[in-house]
Amino acid sequence: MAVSLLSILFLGGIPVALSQNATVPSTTAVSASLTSSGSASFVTNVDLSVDDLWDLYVGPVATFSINTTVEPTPIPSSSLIPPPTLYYPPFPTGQQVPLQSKNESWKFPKDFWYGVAGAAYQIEGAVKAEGRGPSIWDVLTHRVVNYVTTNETGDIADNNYYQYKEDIARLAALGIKTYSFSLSWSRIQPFGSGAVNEQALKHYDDVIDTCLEYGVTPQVTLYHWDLPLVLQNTYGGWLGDQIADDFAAYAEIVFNRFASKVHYWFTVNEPIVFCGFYPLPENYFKKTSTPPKQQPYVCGHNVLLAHAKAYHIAKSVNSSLSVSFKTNGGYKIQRTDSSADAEAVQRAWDFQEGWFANPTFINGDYPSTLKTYLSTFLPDFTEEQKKSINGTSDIFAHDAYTSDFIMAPDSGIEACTSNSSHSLYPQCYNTTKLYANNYWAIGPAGDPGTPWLNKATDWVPAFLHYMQDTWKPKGGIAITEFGISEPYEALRKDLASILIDPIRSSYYRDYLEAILIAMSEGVNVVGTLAWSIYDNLEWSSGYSIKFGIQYVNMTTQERYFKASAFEYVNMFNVYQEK
Ligand code: GBH
Repeated sequence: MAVSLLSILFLGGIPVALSQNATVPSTTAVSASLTSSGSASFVTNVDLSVDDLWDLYVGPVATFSINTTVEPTPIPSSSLIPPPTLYYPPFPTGQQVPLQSKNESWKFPKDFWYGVAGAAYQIEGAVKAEGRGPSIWDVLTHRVVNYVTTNETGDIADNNYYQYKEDIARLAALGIKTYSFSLSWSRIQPFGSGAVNEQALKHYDDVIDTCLEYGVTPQVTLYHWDLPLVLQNTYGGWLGDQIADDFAAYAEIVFNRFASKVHYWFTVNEPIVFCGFYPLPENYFKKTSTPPKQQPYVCGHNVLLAHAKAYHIAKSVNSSLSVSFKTNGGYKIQRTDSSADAEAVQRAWDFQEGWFANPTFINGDYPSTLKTYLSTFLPDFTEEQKKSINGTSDIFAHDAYTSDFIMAPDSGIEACTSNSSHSLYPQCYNTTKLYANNYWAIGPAGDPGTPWLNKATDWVPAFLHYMQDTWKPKGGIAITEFGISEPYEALRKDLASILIDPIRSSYYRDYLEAILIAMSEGVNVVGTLAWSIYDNLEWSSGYSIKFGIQYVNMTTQERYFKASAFEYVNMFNVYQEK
């Protein structure tokens, strides 16, 4: 016993005492390896309660003064007055009332859904409340030095776990009709598998019921990156085959509980990103023997299998549910008309959208360029697996923030694909935000902390056409996240200057106009979700990067609408059929 505990303490970094007061469904056996060199010659199992897990792997967490569910505070009517306009709209002759100009050939149909999105670890806070078990993100934020550049955590975040009633009431007051949020897997299953925490299910019951009470349609994502820690430390999380069954079991609990109240479901959020977290930082999690470059793709393989299982479970619970995975990427613009750049563009589609969209929408299998690489270390999907994966996304749910110019590597594509130590291997394409003149950027930049993100709304219609023509989603396309980090927003110190966010406002206006253009040309777009409901924990950037259409005072947890919130809603007031 003493030996195994010591090894766990090593993994966690800081020596802490074991807590005996388990308040949770049961304990779990966690294996720990004695050696740090990777050879697990000494392995043991110890029974740990949820509190033990926190003490050993995470340590103390911060809490906020509001720590029970609160009724919504009344929304001041002054905060619902639209901001002064950013543009100089036309005035009808002889009048002082600005004219809301409108293109009469555009419209959002009546059933088009628009809303906002958030994710559990980024907004909930209350990380130890009511039996939640730790996730890998509790370890990444608390223990891994400099993983979060600001050394901040999600311990309190937006305190949404206790203030969700107010959050939902505010959306309703603004006229927002859809709220998309994710569930914390380790609240529902503190160990990731086995024991189910009824308090967590009750909590989400009430979040959903509150939405319905306010006329806001809830949409639910099962997994937005906060993997239960125990699954990572037992079998390597998404690197282990067992994850598919554990994810399916979790999905079944959730569907059985909530399917009668929630129609739109997303299984996983952006596997390109969370598979890209692998390899996780060394010494904080169970070691794995999978070579680092292969890890994201082993993860991706298991994601497809897990997603497919969850999809079929959902359909067996209620065949009319809309179930999809959420992926990310962006429009890929061929930088020059060279054939090498054309090939690079195809590789970029294959290694991003195609990685998950080809298997689920086209044929149950990877794009050929990707497969050439994967078949060197992954088993091919069996015919049965292909059959179960194909057709498992009802809509193309895409988080489409921006676009990139794509070009071949300087060395050429062949020199990269044939050399596994090439810096761009295995993708073997290059990207830039600069036009081929090397002078102008693709569009206005977001915050310097998000160099991947410029406003590039000109390319949205082409992108939507490409998605529809390539993957032909039966249920249409939804932009399930879009938004921009207002430049230098964290440096603004007075509330009034924070609340007017012109880059973000113009981003939403132009993006929605671009969608209207594509729709008028025949693309079936069914919904949009602005990212994000409010400023939140921007993962490894902490709270220094803001994506919210609401500002949150992190000291008081008061919320304020920004100008972009009005711009977003106004586009639907103007263009949606009544
Ligand atoms: C979304 O991903 C996430 O779903 C959401 O949780 C997050 O808050 C939001 O973005 C805003 O960032 O640093 O050059 O390696 C969007 C897709 C993919 C964009 C990973 C940033 C990292 C690029 N993200 N990418 S880089």
